[in-house]
Amino acid sequence: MQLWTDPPQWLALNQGRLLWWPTAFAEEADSWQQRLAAEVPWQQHRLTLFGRERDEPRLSCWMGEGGYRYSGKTRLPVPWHPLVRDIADRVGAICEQSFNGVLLNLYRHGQDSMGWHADNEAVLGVNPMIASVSLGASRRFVLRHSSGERRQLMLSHGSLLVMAGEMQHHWQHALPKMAASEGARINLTFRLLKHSQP
Ligand SMILES: O=C(O)CCC(=O)C(=O)O
Repeated sequence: MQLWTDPPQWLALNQGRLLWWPTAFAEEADSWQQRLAAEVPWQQHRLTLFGRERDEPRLSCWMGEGGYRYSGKTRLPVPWHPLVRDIADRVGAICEQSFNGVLLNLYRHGQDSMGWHADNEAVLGVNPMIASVSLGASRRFVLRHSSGERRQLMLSHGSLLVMAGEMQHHWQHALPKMAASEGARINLTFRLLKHSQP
């Protein structure tokens, strides 16, 4: 099923809505990818899985105006990089909403990934809008509804995906592993925190 139109429009899903715009930042994508790969202070965080600590299968950086608590850990913010602030403003203009924080993820190769989750922290408010910009290698993004319904998209270089409405209550999303030979990908997921966290 084709999920996008030109110009892009919001698409209604079962209990949620999506904006999918594959060419949103096609012209800027190469230079954004190069600068962010080199200039973002990427960090290796740890997670606890089945009682054992291990490295998260990606590098990441939380940037913005306040700390962000998720998965039981608080991330202290790195100050806005000027380019990321510009991207936040561009994405905000499309979404007609401002964003005060962004989680940047660097998937170094196809074996880096993100597991099933919903972006449903209380600090994001009831029906948060989560706007995701992708740079670099195309990666499969999968969605599953609590009823079992599934959707998937290939998140390509320069694309914008926005999740909104009730999505974070009823759907989870993940970025599964692919072949190790896949190239690097940077993802920026912009969020609006309703109040600051310590
Ligand atoms: O890399 C992606 O596209 C997924 C990122 C994500 O799910 C998140 O940051 O919550």
